Amino acid sequence: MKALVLIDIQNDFLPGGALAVPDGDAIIPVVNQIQECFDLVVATQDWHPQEHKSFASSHPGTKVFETIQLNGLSQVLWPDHCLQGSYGAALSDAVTWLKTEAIFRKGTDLEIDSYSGFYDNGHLKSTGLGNYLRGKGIKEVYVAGLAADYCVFYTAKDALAEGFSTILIHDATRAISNEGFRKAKLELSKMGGKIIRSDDLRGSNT
Ligand code: VGL
Ligand code: ZN
Repeated sequence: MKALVLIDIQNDFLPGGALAVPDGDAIIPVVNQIQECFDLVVATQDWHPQEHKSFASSHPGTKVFETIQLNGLSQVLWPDHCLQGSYGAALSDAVTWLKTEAIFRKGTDLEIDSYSGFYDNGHLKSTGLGNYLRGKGIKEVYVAGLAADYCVFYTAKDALAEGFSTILIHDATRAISNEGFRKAKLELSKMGGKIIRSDDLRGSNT
């Protein structure tokens, strides 16, 4: 059984958003087209309270995109984004969400960021996604969405660690930094992850 995990396809990560991923909207037609190839579609949604500790604005004297130490973890400081209930946090209207059976929200704890759809960055708490997928009989996890070098990468890494066959769909993601994405792909490959194009899914449905 194959699941597609659609990661953080939210207004703030799309052109015009607070933390827009370059060319992020290019994934939308791909994401809409590939859904029929899967037994299950789930989504994640970055969902931060105001004054979240991943925001530069919560640390006076710092700048956006600077890295600090936060409770023993290295933390990139982001512009304020995906505020709970805001337009920026909403899932994009351009995506078909009809097939999405569950949405896992993350980044809700003020004190710790959460890139992966499975765990926060300190691996302290689970979102429940792993058990949910296991409960549905899923063995293969396909990842797509935004951003390739952050939430998609960390979700794929945790999917591998949780024992799922893990496949990243290259043209269904875009990165904040292409250099960061290059390293992420190498790391995923070394861990046993696969990287495919959406075309490779053709003929594999049913
Ligand atoms: C993300 C940075 C901060 C992502 C979320 O979805 O990749 N990146 N919060
Ligand atoms: Zn975030």
